[in-house]
Amino acid sequence: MARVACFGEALLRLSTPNGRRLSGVDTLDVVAGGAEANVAATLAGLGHGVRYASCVPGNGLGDRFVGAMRGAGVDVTHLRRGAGRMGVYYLETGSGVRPAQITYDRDFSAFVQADPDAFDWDGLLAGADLLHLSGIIPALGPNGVALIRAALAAARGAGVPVSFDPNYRVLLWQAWAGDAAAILSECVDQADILFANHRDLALLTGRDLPADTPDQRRAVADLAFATFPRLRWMASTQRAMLGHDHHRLSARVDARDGGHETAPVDVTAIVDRVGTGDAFAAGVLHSWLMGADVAQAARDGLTLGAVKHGIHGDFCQISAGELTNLANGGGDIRR
Ligand code: KDG
Repeated sequence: MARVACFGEALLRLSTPNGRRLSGVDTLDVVAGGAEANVAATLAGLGHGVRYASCVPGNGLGDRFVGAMRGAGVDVTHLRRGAGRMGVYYLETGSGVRPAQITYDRDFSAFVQADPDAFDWDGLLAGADLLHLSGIIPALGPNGVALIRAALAAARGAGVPVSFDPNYRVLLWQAWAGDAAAILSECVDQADILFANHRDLALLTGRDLPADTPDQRRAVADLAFATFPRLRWMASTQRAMLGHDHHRLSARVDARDGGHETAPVDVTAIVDRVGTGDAFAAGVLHSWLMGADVAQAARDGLTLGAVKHGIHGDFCQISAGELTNLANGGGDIRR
């Protein structure tokens, strides 16, 4: 198995029980989250050696997050404690046709106030096969931009490939009028693997990009490869919402010399959609790290993304054996 480094903002998620409104609940469920933490947890579950770096406060909330990462099998040696608060987000779970709603409460988090020079980049990246980052880091504000620039420079210096998910969160960018297109492009320019669909590419290139057919989706990938010469793989999912509890998903992974798009799978009885993109990313990265081809990567990504829909919380953990079993159609109860 491979060695992976992940870096990003640590979060706790507080969610209402089944479809209840925030305004009317007495108890909230607590889980750990944050895009890069979710990817770290899934890759650790698959058996990879994963180091995760972030910064959390030295109080019980920070302890709650660190404990969750340890429990997921992630190496937290580089998870620092620092001044500032624990980033939190609230999830008002959906109810039938009423969609779930997220409210952020993450200003002045310990992560967003962290000094980029305080991280031991050499230690984090020593022997790593990959560094995973997301566009949520620069979306947090000017110091988030400084943090991701430091991470990218360290990866470049250490010769470690980078995977990047823009994770475009419009509210975060708007809060400080950050130039998302320019800053995300700067990050993608240094990435080897990109998780992005036609909407992300439209933001990065300023072009209107149709993506209704596999050929059009391949054209989007070709545009990405032409715009960002370092890129080796680009991965995306397609989602059709057939009902509030019935989605049809497929996945696509492109390399410069060709791509693969899976057949669609139906996901029903959806428990929790948050983190499905991170589970998908981890599945694709698992294949990359194992030296598999784009077809396997699309299947592994799709399987993990689909599985996550049925798991409560931000993390999606299954073993590599379970992933293989699911990919081979083994879905029956094991006794
Ligand atoms: O991808 C899911 C994560 O991003 C989640 O854990 C936290 O929504 C979140 C955010 O914006 O950071």
